[in-house]
Amino acid sequence: MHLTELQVDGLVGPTHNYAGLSSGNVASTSHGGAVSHPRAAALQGLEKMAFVASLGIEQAVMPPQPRPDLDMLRCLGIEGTDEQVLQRAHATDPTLLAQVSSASAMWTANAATVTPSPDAEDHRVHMTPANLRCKFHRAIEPPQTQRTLNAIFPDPSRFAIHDPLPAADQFGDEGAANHTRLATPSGTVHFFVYGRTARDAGGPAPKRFPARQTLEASQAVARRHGVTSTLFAQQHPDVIDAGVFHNDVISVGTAGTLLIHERALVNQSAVLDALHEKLGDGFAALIVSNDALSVDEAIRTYLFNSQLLETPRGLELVAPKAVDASDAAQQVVDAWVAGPSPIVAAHTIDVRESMQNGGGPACLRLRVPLTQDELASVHPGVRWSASLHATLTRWVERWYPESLEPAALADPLLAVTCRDALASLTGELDLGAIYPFQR
Ligand code: SUG
Repeated sequence: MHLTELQVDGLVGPTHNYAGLSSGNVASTSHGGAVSHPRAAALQGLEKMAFVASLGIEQAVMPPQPRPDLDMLRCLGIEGTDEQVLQRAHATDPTLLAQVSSASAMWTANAATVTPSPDAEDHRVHMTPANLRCKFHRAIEPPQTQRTLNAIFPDPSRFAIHDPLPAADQFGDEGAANHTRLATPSGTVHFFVYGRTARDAGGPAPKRFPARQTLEASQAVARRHGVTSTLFAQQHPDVIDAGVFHNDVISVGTAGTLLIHERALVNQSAVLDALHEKLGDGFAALIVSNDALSVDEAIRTYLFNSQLLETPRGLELVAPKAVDASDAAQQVVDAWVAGPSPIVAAHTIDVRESMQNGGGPACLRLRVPLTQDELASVHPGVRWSASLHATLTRWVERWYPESLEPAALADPLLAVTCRDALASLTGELDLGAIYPFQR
């Protein structure tokens, strides 16, 4: 059955800032404390959506989450009026204030794991919002993610939006960033990559940085979605320790093509053989050697965090602009486009504000493969059009601060502005009352 892949991009929120919250994510820690530019960040995201749509791809937008999350501060015992809560949090625990202010829900590759209907036993589209339990600023995302997904995919006869997995160490889940659906005329495989096995304390595991995804989480997601064809593979602990905190920093795949660094996985050649076995000759792994592009340069350029899109012309790569500044990465891309691979074109795009927190083009989107009927049932207000682009550009220009210093997160006016901005956005997108403050 032919599926159309909808790209659901996270709209960068007005509190986008650099707080250095994600140890193991080199860009996040190295930019901690820097001044951010929320307006530019959101506009860069909108330009990416417009560009991807111009390639003939179905595009949609996912609204930001309410931040700063004052309810969470109150839940943690910081009380008073909104203004007092912000001031007290800032005075006693500025990191906590940054955590409840993060715009991290923009990286929708971590919003959920998606199974398209033909691959699920009950022939519905299944989605499990990721629990993101590894980092507190991200662990507060799933309840709103679930509400938002329900509003975007409102028909329960077609879409099963599950609860997140239990937020326990055993079930650390980071969503689609560690999952790739590969499909050829011979078969389909849901390829899940995990960082560690929670129950096997003696197995390979990183020493420096956390392995965010567990095998147990990936297996539970596959099981509850009724996925019929799976392959589970372990990310190499050395690359996690080098800063590959999600598999989508070192590999990307679409249809029968997998772009992957040679050091991405434990027992990589056996894993690739198993994929070949299941997918037949329509499958090709384009393996990038460490000589051609070191792991460090892959992380610096985020080459593998490109979007690999099936356009009417063939596969097209939408890579981050940082690739233009690296001879090695450029040579890899040139070889893909010039060689016998199905990749027919490569483009670079400027998402610098997001990149400085470790989020490239592929982090900013959730892929949702749909039948035509399912696509027609998606909430129309979030589907891309030139007029939605104009509306959202105006909306960002009206509400977003031009720049944001870490201390500005305590500004009560910012909190009020963010809330008013989101209330106005739900009107523009015709989404109804999706936020707790609207209920
Ligand atoms: O979870 N960065 C995000 C980046 C997520 C990228 N997503 C994928 N690779 N799919 C993270 O580490 C940084 C926030 C800060 O430091 O202010 C942050 O959360």
